Amino acid sequence: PHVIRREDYTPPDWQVPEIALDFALDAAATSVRATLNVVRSSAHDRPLVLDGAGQTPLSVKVDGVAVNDWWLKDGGLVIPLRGSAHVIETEVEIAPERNTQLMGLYASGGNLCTQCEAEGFRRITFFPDRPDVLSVYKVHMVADKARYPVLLANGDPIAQGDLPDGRHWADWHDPFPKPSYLFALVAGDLVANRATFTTMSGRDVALGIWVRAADLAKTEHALAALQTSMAWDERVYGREYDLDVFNIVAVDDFNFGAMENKGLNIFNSRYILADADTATDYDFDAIAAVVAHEYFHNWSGNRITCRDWFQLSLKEGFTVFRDQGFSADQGSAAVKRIEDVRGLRAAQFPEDAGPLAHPIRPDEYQEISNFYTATIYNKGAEVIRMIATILGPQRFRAGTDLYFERFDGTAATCEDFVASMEAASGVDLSQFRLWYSQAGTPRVTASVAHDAGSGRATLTLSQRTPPTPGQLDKQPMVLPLKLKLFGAETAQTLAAEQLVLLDQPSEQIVFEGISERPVLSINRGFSAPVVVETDRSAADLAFLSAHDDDPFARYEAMQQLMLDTLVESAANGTADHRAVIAAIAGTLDDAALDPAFVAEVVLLPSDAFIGDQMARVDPEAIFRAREALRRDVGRSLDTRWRAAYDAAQADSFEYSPAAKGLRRLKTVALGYIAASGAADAAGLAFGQFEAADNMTDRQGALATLVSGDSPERIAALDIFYNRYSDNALVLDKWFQAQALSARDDTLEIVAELSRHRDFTLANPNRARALIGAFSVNQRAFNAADGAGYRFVADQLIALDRLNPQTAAKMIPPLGRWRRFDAARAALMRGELERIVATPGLSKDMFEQASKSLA
Ligand code: DPP
Ligand code: ZN
Repeated sequence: PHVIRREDYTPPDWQVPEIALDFALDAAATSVRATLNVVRSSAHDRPLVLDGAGQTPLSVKVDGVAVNDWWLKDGGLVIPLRGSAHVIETEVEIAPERNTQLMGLYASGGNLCTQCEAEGFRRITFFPDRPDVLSVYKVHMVADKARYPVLLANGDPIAQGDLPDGRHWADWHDPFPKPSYLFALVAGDLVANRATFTTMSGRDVALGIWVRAADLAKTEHALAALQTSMAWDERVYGREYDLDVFNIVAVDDFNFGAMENKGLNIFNSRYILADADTATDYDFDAIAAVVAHEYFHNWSGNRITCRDWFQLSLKEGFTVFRDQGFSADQGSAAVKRIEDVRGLRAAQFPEDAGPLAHPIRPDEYQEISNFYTATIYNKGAEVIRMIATILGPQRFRAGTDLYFERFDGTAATCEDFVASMEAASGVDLSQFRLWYSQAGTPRVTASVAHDAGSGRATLTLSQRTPPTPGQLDKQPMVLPLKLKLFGAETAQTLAAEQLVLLDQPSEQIVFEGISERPVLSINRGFSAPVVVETDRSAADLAFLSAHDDDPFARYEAMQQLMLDTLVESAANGTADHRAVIAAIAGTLDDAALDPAFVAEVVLLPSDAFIGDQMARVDPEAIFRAREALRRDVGRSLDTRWRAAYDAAQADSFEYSPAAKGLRRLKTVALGYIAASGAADAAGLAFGQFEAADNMTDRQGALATLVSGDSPERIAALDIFYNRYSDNALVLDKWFQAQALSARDDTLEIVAELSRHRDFTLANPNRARALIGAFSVNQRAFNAADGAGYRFVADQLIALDRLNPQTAAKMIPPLGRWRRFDAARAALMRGELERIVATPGLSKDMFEQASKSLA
């Protein structure tokens, strides 16, 4: 395999300050003529090499003259040139409707659209398709006017007109030099929900969210989120929008969630379309977060882009950090932090502990598409958050201001960002830089010794980062740990919150005047993305779950209490549930708490997260332990769950933080009532399902029913299917709910669903809803006979022939074989080996599967 290494970076041989693109758009055959002004970057004699993939040029001209002195190499076009500046013209023909990879120019729902990040532009035309070549783009599009009445591209619209043959044309111009991965065009039958945003300097920006006419009513939430995020970025980061238009287009077939193309974001429709009937609260929140994320990229990504793809976290980690801050400001910051940490632990911690572990700034890759990972995005965001914590808000803002000022208009590196932070703050981040180069999740141990006589408490902290592939020895990292001591008897603060920067393998901190036994609250707010091991007893954890004044620490104490109980139960077949039950009761009884927060705190950790705590994952034992605890909590607190359920009823749907919190608690309570085995549970769930005036309640009820065996389960699935059979995004929920079911026959149901007439691997959302969801259903996927592994491998091999990028993203569950018993490990390895041996396998799949075997 061809490995690309960060240390091999060299600046581009040729720059392309300007490009003009001329498209004759047609789904079957689109002609693309490109005119590139190329400039030799230095005194070298190397030819011009333009990346390409799959095309052969129909013509090549140099300075207006057709030439034959060119050749193709690795799909790219090589042209020897004599001078220091030339005009290159090429013409190719491409077939959007045959593009199943959804990279480059493709057809979706009868419209044409593009996706170029990371290396899709080379599938449209020959070009130096790397992020450090920045060009000003002029785009001319011609298309059939009836089929494609709307023609959009980056930047500002310049002119448009009709042709005598039923076609029409449009010209767009983007004045901001940009890399090719930010190029976009859309041709389609679309309508816009429009608004105007007035920027901080008083400029009017025309906003448009473009969708099929039937979906127009579902764009209000996204449009409002766009306006809110534009104002937020001005207020919080001082960033103003820079073009006269900002368009977003929603398409159904999309590999990513969305794409930040300059002035023309293209979105997976699941992150745009919402109304109460079809979208859950989770969907509403995700839409606002992704709209904000892509908008924020206009500065952190577009105005300042990446020098090379090893720097991907420069834009993604920072932009996730920015969107997390935005979302935290829209509702409960505490709940948002809990959700983000839960997501990090579900996706990133396993990645960091497995065969695909990589630093947030990787050193090598075979296929860059495989590096759009939870590590680059979510751990990357945590690294920025730690810098913000260490610097404090004023110095952090000074650092981002300096970064934007220094590197505007350039392709920058992670190092540029860190150096800006140092320069603006005076804080030395030398050792902190290890976060960019070392993979793996650091583990911290903390214990407090108290001497009552002297009133002295000694906190001993130590850290260790486990080995990861290619990195056996790790240096100690800088870990910003917020901590505090409470009195076990009085619940008073014994030592106020302080930020400790643990940068040694081990350190002691002494507290004087500690008059009673202290209870340690550590990693408050999840100030460092680490695993903390303490010797705190169940009683201390219960105490913190009731008294800690940091909401995250309070949640964390409850999680740890639950985990300790569940791990013991999974290992021994039984455990004492009383401490967990009492702590949940105390939380439910605390009237001062926000229901949204309560709902998060009383949820048991997932099967997968329990497994992550164990030396060997035993999926059946974990499932039994968790079900037993759920049943016990459900039964013991039946009255409280019913009271919480009844208190959470609302007259009509409202999308507000308070109403969302009540809906969340309602469905969590319903889940416990069902887990208790109560005779009326299915009826209660079905009643919620039928009476619901919103998708959150309906899906919550459905999710409860699909794990059971009641007649209401079949009825609800049928009603849901019939009601939404023409809504792809809601049908995804129908597939997904069944793939996540706790039933014993889930694999049979999922295999049957894979032959359903509404199932297709061609649509990434649908493939992820069934195959992706099933493969994270720990018990069903890890069935002892290996049938789950075989089913997923079959599906991924089939998907790889259509869409390698989406297929390869679903390899990691098979790569977790080291965490399981020898029999399961052998079965998983067998499937990975079968994948690697598949003729015609993509390099995306090859890299993921072969690294997973190593
Ligand atoms: N479109 C993806 C994102 O915004 C990749 N840049 O994260
Ligand atoms: Zn992004």
